[in-house]
Amino acid sequence: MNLLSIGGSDPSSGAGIQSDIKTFSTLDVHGLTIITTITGQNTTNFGMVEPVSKKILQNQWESIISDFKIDGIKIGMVYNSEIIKTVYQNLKKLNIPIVVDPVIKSTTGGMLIKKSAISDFKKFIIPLATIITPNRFEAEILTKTKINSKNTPEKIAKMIQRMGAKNVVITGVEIKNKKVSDFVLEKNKKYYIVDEKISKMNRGSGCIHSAAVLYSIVKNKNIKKSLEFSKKITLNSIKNSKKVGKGIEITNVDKQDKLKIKLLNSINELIKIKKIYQNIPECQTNFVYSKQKPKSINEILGISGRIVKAGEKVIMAGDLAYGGSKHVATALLTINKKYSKIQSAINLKYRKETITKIKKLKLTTYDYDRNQEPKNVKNKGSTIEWGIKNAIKNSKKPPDIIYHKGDFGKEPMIIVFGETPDIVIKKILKMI
Ligand code: PXL
Repeated sequence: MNLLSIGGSDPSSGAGIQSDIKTFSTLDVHGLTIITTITGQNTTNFGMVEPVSKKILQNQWESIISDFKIDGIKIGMVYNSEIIKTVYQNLKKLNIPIVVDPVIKSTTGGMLIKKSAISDFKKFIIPLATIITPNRFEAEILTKTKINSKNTPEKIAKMIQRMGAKNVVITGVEIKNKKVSDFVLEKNKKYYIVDEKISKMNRGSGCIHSAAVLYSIVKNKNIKKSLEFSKKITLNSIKNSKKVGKGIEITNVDKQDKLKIKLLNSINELIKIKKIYQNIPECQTNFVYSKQKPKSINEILGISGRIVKAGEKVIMAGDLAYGGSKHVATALLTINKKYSKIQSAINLKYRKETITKIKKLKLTTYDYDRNQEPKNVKNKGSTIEWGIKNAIKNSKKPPDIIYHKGDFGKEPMIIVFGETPDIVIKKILKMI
């Protein structure tokens, strides 16, 4: 996936283009950039602003568009009317998701748009928005209206929608009882997204939010799900902010989130595989991804529910959680002790045709016989650990697959292993 960020350069990498590259990279997508303005700033001061010329702005666009398929665009800092109009001319005929982050002022007090350009921003940029993500302050400036009990968030969001944005989210519109709420207005739907309030001064959370919104809208097309995902990522990035300079802390997408994002991406891939429901066993499926060298299943990410069949559809029931899987996580833990590079696994239905295909593909396959399980193992309930140990006892290579044919009352099973969830998916695509 290629995502383009159009915005300003922040040399301290707290916000703007540099922050978006960091976010896209953590989300595992390729980030393209068009710099509209160069700023001089750090974590304490906002210095100069120098918009780029129309010529180099246009040349950046042509360089990108002639080479890449662009899956989505985020518009951040567009400083003056010339930049606004040039961006509009290039984007007006595109039919891809565009997230507009209407940045007006930096946390350190610098103006990110000329006052005289705000009316052109409304006229040209807002109508490009699949979704616009103002915070409370920005929503008030754009509508020239204070949010209060008479001018409700809904009224203000409707005013912004009338300017041409398809969907509107006003972030941080209400803070009370240690909760922060975002108000969302879709075409025919309105709702709040509520999550915990983290009281910590930071830079960059708005940029992370809008970059994550773009990513998730391109990925799953659903506005509400995308906003919930982005809010979580943003909150975690605030919790994970670091004092890298002398002033305000800079937000960072959390590394733990990186495991979650990768696993979630692969679960989405899995769900989309044609006829995958035929490979979900009666006891359902779990898909796990481990930290390096896990000491216990509590360091292995799994699904707290499972991946379940619903007719011919497959859905994820529950959330990702460390310790969320027992069975598949124990299998992975056992493998990882011998082959530490293997950090992901999934269980699938045992099907004869799958085994035939696996053998033809020359995947490294081991099996074990549950009939041979010693009684004390059966009683202790540590059968999977015994089985996996048994299967790899004399192995020289890490397994792609381990299977067993079941036992009385026990369902046969295939487990696919790999270094990462996307490698596991690649193996599944070959073998089913
Ligand atoms: O956070 C908004 C933002 C966007 N773009 C640039 C910025 C800032 C805030 O400082 O500097 C370039």
